[in-house]
Amino acid sequence: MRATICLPTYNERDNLEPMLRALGAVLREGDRVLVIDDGSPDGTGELADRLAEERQYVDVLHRERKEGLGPAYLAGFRRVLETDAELVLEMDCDFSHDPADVPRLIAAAEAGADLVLGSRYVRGGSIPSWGLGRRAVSLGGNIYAQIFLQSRIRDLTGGFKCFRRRGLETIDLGAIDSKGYAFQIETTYRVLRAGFRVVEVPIAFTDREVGHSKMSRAIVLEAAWKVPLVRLRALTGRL
Ligand SMILES: Nc1nc2c(ncn2[C@@H]2O[C@H](COP(=O)(O)OP(=O)(O)OP(=O)(O)O)[C@@H](O)[C@H]2O)c(=O)[nH]1
Ligand SMILES: [Mg+2]
Repeated sequence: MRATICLPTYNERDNLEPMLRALGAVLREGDRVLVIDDGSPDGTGELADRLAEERQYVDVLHRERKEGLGPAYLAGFRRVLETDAELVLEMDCDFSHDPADVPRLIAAAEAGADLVLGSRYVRGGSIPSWGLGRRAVSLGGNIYAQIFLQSRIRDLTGGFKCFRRRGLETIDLGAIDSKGYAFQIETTYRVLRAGFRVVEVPIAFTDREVGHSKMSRAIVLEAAWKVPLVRLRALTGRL
């Protein structure tokens, strides 16, 4: 199955080239990477164009403004669904997600899962570098979402995922307006509700060493109010 990795970037100048090189080492014939850059002021977009010329498996989607991860991914998904790719992956460009784990996610999709989640909260998963505070926020957020959505998925907020095309084609991408963690929760929940098979594979999540996090209070707050709203929409048949 051909796979395309969607790689959103905002000011990832120093991470992009090592990331594309590392992905090039694990991708198979026909697999591709789509860099989705939101007009990064640090020149990541121009660098991506240059690297795409050097590396045949790389494409670039330029968007004018930073609107958050959700809209960037949606634009990427739409672009990939126009190609013959069967698998559509999501992954951060800051090495929090290990490129060496990509083949395991792909293998789980090829073995029958419609959505594979790289999961920090199943047996074998870990976040070695996080302190107590960050752990509590993440774990608390996941338990909150699990309870509201009545879901047994352990890692609903992670952003290392592999969709089979049919999952993305079935859910209503146009109805998704979440931007941050809520986007990850909502896409997974929609795929689950549509009756598809979701599988978690353990990953070790490491903190970025280069560049700056775009995590914000607003992103956490969005997830807090969006989760009940998503559940309400599901209960009233509007999801
Ligand atoms: N295109 C695009 N990419 C973004 C945007 N916000 C974040 N990204 C990228 O999305 C990935 C994840 O962003 P991070 O800044 O690492 O945020 P995070 O992973 O939620 O937070 P940390 O755990 O603190 O790293 C990185 O590759 C970012 O460059 C955005 O608005 N547009
Ligand atoms: Mg990150």
